[in-house]
Amino acid sequence: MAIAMTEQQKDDLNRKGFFIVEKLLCADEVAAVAAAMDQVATEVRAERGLGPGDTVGLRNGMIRHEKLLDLMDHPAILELVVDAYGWNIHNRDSVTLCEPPKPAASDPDILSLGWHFDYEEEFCGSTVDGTLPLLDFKVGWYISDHTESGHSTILVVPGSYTWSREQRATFEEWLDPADIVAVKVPAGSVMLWRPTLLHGVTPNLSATERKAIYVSYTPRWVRPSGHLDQDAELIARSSPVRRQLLGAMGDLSHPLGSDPVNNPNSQYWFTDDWDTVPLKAWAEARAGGPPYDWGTGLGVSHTKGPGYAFTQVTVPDGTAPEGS
Ligand SMILES: O=C(O)CCC(=O)C(=O)O
Repeated sequence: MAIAMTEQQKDDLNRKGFFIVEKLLCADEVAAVAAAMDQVATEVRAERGLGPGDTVGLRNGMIRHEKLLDLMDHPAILELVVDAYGWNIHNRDSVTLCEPPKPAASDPDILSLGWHFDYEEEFCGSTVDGTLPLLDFKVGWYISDHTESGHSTILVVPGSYTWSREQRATFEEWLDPADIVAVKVPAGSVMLWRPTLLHGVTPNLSATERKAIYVSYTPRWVRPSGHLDQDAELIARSSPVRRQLLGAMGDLSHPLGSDPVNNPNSQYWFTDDWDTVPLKAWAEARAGGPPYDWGTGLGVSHTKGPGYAFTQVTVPDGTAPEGS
């Protein structure tokens, strides 16, 4: 069973590549997250010698404030992330974005980041049957009101995560602008999405600062990108599930296993003990019993999981067993 994902959300994720939960945060929660973002942006502007009108985009920014870190394992979202992507995951990165309004004369059609598919270049062309693999799953938290006229918003092209190499290379010649969706959502809304969707971001031509946070999840065997190791003190004071998401073992054991010197065995690849991956028990308790239905996003390989053993132990001799 899925924990929380509805059939409609599953269908949207697999057909369009995204779904939106509007107003997941109430007004008080939005205000608290916005205040935390203001605090972090003020610190970063001071550290970088920036003015109040300069944009802040900070990788791994969520660890700077508990209210931002709380978004990473917000139960209502983590349930959906596990339904989409499984429990054998940790945080790859987060980006805290505070973008003040641009000068009124700015060109509304210039997308500063440009249209892109995340990590198309970084993974040097690794594909699955020509499409980009789901090596990352993203949650966008929209903290300012993205329905405001002229507000910066992300634009996505539904279904584009299934495009072939040729389609990805040529879309500028044939993409119908009517197929582009602007994610204009009220404050406190969330988008769960495949970052291999074609996307871009409009400039902020509204009267208010744009505030958004992206939190990315990736399989535990993929290295993070916004940090290498998180702060040991932060990990020590975190819950077991949060420790896992921060890249540590839930019980603080060694990531190379019980004998790191004589028998080093990355626990991110093959774990000796699934209790060190506490999101597994967390998810199972919430799903209310097997059969479990994690990894419902197409392209997620189902983990063979605890107890899996290879059953083919003889050299095939080319004769099929009776009845096969
Ligand atoms: O600012 C945004 O909404 C999207 C940023 C972006 O392009 C990305 O996360 O890859």
